[in-house]
Amino acid sequence: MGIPLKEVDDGLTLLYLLGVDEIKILGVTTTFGNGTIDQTYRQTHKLAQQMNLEFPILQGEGQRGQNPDTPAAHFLVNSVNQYPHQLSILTTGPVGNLHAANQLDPDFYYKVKRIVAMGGYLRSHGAQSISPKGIKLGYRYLHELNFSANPEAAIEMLHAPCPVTVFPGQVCLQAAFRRKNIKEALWWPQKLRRILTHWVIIFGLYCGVPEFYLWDLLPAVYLTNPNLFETIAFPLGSTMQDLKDGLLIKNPDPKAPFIQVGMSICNPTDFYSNLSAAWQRTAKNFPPPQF
Ligand SMILES: [Ca+2]
Repeated sequence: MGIPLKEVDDGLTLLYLLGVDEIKILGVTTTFGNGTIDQTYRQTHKLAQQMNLEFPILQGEGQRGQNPDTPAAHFLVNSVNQYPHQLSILTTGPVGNLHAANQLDPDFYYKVKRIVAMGGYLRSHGAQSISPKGIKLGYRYLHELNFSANPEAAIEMLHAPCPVTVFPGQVCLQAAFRRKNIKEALWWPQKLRRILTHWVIIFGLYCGVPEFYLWDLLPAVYLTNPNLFETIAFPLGSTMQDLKDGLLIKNPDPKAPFIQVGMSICNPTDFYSNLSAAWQRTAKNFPPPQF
C-alpha cells in the first residue's frame, strides 16, 4: 500500500489486524508479487517504522524457487519452533516463504497450527465458470496472482499436514470497496483516503467497475470471526499444472485429503462493521502511516 499503481488490500489487512485485540502479530514476511521484493520489503518496513510497530518485517522470496536461505524463512522456522502448534499463518501473496521454511526444516508444517490463505480460483463458482484467461471482471480478465506465482510452493502448502483454509478470488469479489466507503472512513488521514480513492479510479478504469476489492481482508477476518463466512470441505484435486493457473479443482474421490474453502460472506453488514471497528482502533492506537 502506498506504492503508486499497486494494490492496497495487503496494507489494509495489516491495519485491520493491528486493531483486533485477540490477534498478536509475531512478524510479517514479505514476498514479490505486488511489486519486486525490494519494493514490498522497503514499503512494509517504512510503514512499520512510521507506525512504531514492535514486530519484525522480514525480507522473503524475490523470485520463485530461489535459495531458501532468507530472513523470512528463518523467522518462520524459528517462530514455529518457539511456539509449536500455536501459530496461525495468514498468507496474502505467493507462498514461497512457507516453501523455503519447509526446505530449511522438513517438519515446519507439522508445527504450524493452521494456515489461512487468499489465493486460487474455483473452476466454477455459482453460474460463472472460469476462462483460461482468468475471471472476468467488467471488461477485463484477471489472472490469478498468488498460487500461480509459485505453484510448487502452493501445492505443498495446500497439502500441508495442518488445517488449511483458502479464500479464492471469486469469493473475495463479494467484498467491494467504493468511494462511499472511503468517504465514511474519517478515522484515516486524508492522505491515506486519497491513496484509496486513487486506487478506486485506477482499478476501476482498468476493469470498468466503480470499486476495488478487499481480497486479503477475507482470510484476515476469518481468523477471529469464522462464523461470518460459509466454508466447505473441499477434497483437493489440483495438479501442479492446474496451480500454474491458480485453479482449485475438486477431487472426485471424497476420501482425498481436503482443505476448507471460503465460499461466501454470510452477513456483509457484520463483515464491514467488523472491519470499520478494527480500523478505527488501529487509527486510535498507532501513529498513522505517512506515505
Ligand atoms: Ca495480496
